[in-house]
Amino acid sequence: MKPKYRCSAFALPMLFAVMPVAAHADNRPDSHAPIGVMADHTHKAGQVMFSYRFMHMDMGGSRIGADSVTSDTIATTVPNRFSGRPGQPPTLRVVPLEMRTDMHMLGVMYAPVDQVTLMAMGSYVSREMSHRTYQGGMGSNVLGGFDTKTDGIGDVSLAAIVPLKKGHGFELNAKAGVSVPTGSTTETGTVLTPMAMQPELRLPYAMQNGSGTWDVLAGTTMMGRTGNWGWGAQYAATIRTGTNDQGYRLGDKHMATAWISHKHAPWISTSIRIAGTSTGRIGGIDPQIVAPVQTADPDNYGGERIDIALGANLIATGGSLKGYRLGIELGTPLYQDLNGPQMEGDWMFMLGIQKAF
Ligand SMILES: [Cu+2]
Repeated sequence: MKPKYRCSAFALPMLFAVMPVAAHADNRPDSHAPIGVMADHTHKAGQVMFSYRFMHMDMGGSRIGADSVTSDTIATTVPNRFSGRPGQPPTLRVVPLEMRTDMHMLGVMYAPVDQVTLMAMGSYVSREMSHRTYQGGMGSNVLGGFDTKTDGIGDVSLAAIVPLKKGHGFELNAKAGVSVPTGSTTETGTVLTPMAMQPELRLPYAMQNGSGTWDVLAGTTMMGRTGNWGWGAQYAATIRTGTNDQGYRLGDKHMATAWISHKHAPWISTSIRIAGTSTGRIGGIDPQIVAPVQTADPDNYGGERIDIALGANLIATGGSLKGYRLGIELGTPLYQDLNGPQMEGDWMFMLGIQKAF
């Protein structure tokens, strides 16, 4: 009898160590979408999840449609929509060269019942844009350069996700929510004009922290798993309502993405993801944003792009960090057709930590 006893004394703790991973799909690295996908999953009644995400995005150079365009070409050939007003040259004379965006996002999810998961997300955004200013009204003589910076809280999103079908490694859900205009739309900065003056002006739309409008958020996500393979797809829309206090509304945004993932070990899965995004032009205009620069023209916003992203999801399956998730994703555009001239995306990085209780 003794050997048998010894055996079960070993087997029992081993069973406990393995069971949670095998029995609860929540503890798989691939039971969450790649970290760049928001609001992908629901929770069981009573569960709370906290998340922190950091995103870095780099943009550089400009496009008109799908074609790259040089700074000199923009400064000598693209008409300035404000031409004719005092001090406004006939063509654009300030060209943005690079833009960096850093965003910190804090999120909480809570399921009061199995049928509804509530989520809230807030952000803090820093933006930095470098520019080249061409001298005077024409020609390609460069006067100098300048940087503008803004930072502050962004818009807050509140949403409910409803699981439509769930079980056996499959989930289909629908999301409905609202984006609350908590981010500023009146950020200013010091610029260098073609006439060598350095006034402080309201900065263009791309540098503002929020949309200024209440936006409707809608989406649906489908995720499934077969053995060590996982897949998923999401459609998400941001629909602007009304016009903000500054007299404009950002373009509506429609995003569709699909991914496949592979689980290499109980604690790690990797993924490849494609995302297509269509964004509308800005409607209306902020009368305080007037400058011979492409970003000051509401028509130079929106367009279509396709991005590819490689990612990894990790989950601690034991120790003091058990249940903590870490997700990283690195993305770059494959295709961009932009209402331009408009700055093009170069690459983006996202890192996120999630923990459910
Ligand atoms: Cu969650």
